[in-house]
Amino acid sequence: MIKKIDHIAIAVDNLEEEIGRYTDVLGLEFLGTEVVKEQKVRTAFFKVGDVHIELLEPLSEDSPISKFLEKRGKGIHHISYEVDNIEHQIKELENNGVRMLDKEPRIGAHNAKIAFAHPKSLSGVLCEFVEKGE
Ligand code: CMX
Repeated sequence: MIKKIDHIAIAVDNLEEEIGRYTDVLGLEFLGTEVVKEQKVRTAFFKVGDVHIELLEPLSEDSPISKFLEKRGKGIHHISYEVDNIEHQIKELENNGVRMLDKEPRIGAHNAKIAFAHPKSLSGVLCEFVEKGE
């Protein structure tokens, strides 16, 4: 079951510059940065009520974020939905015809279990499903 929106992720090419923009211009509360090697990204999180904004900077040229920036430039990359049981959610989405990029959960930022669905399956929007860790 989907519980809420966990975060909205934005692809950027220069994390330090963008952190300044989100704190100084928008005045958002900065929660810190994290390298997620498995996803080949460096992230920065900000708090907006009980939703987070996640900035994503590619760690390497073969990062999915590098390809996104090349094709589309900076902008909204994905929406992340928090779910209560990721394995169950993956099965349910597949049963409903959604093409899952991850058939098994992977480890994302904050050690959470995550799975992505292809944007072509969900209105052109890349969607992440996340089950929070302890
Ligand atoms: N949002 C919407 N559409 C997207 C997209 C995105 N973020 N990324 C790619 N697309 C579209 C492309 O525009 C393209 O559409 P067209 O066929 O109409 O041109 C199509 O999807 C295929 O894209 P592509 O550029 O050929 O790229 P790939 O197929 O190689 O990869 C995707 C796309 C989504 C499968 C891949 O990026 C992926 O597996 N993403 C999931 C993992 C990820 O993004 N990790 C980083 C986040 C880490 C984190 O939050 O911790």
